[in-house]
Amino acid sequence: MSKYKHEIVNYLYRNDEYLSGQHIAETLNCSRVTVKKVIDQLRNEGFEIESISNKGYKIAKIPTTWQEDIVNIELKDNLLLNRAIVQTQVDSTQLLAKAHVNDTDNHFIVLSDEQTKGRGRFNREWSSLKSKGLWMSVVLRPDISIQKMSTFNLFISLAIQEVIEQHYDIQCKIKWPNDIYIGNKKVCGFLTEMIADTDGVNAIICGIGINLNQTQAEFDKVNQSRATSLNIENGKPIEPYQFLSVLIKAIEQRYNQFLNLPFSEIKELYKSKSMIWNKTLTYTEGNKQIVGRAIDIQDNGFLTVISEDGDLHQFMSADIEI
Ligand code: BTX
Repeated sequence: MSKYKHEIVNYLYRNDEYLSGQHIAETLNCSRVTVKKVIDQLRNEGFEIESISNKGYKIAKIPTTWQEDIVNIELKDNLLLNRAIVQTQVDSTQLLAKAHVNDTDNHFIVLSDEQTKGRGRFNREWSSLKSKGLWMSVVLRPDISIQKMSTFNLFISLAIQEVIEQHYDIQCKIKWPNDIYIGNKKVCGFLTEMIADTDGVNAIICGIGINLNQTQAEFDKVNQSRATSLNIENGKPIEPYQFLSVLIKAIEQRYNQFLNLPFSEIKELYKSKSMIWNKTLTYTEGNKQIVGRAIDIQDNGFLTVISEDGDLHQFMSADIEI
């Protein structure tokens, strides 16, 4: 691979106008032959690059697979998450993130086009078709107590919910504690794991799966009637880099709030974006299972549910059957 590939991709991606081979070669101090070779290589990798004689080259379309160079450009201005591990296929981004957690003290993300063993809570399967969704793990390094973690998911779910609603104009709701639904179909699930000791939290590893471009027929039989994608909902293909860019900004903003504000400050907003009110549902946590109605969220993130016999129950992260 040419050592100039990284620079040429960067230069073309940052410019909306046509750039001549001569100009690129002079700017990057390489030959025109090198520029041409890299352009050919990029085309082989799925980039659509227009070329017009006397004008030059311009990227018309980037591949739907993650390109490390472009991911890095999108993350460059983010103060929180500006490092990425990018793979074409992994078993699970969560596993890869955990394997790299001790490599650095910094925050980073892991992205993959495809997961062969994507997992949800309780080791349930998370369907992660190639280039159809955002399969990502976010590694964060807060200096906080373990107790404070009980509200982390609430802040992160708001970040995801508002990106879908505000940037894609799709009404969606949070299903406490870790899903986003459009109507009665799941579009996103996330799970939060942490590495902690008696001194507090060393790392948060938050795995986020968001269905971007599946058609309904592409979901497994079991998820056919219960899952949806943003593309299905708004009828337009979702550009993954743009989605990543706005999501990372929203996560940065809500993560800073999580560190600095009590949950009570955003509680009413969270409740208004939540879908579980006024419904009798089955709540399961460990060995405990009750049928009841959620009536409130405590300042520590616990959900208060009133069971059919009138008793009050507190849940930290129950599984809820919709
Ligand atoms: P969850 O346990 O709440 O949801 C898992 C359930 O969701 C499955 O049992 C299935 O019914 C349904 N499901 C599976 N795949 C999909 C899908 N693509 N869309 C909608 N519904 C689905 C939620 O767990 C947490 C999922 C986190 C996934 C991310 S992806 C990046 C990271 N890596 C990894 O292995 N997991 C996380």
